[in-house]
Amino acid sequence: MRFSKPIAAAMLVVGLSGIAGCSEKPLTTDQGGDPSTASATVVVKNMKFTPKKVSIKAGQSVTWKFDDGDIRHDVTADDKSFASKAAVSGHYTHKFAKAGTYRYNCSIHPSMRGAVVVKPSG
Ligand SMILES: [Cu+2]
Repeated sequence: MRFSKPIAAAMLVVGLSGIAGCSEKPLTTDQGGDPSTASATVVVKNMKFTPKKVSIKAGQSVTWKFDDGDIRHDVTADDKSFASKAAVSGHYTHKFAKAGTYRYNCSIHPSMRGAVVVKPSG
């Protein structure tokens, strides 16, 4: 049993690094776009989108900021024309090229709803 202690210690180290190695990918996702140029920002917090409705012009973009503790949310267009990944932090930016009203929800919590009103540019 004299030699078992170092082996056990080595196994412990391997075991711990193994656990660290298989940790999930962080849910922080900066999903493209430049939030500093977004024309509107929607905060995803307290199980809702705030403000619920934003207005922009065609060609402008909206950034959603995920900030609801451990609760994962996403941004999914009702017509699936755009969708973010689920995230607990970070941001998602989407550019709207065409005028129209885009309703969206969180696919994880479908009662969370919002809308982007895109007016014609110029
Ligand atoms: Cu959600």
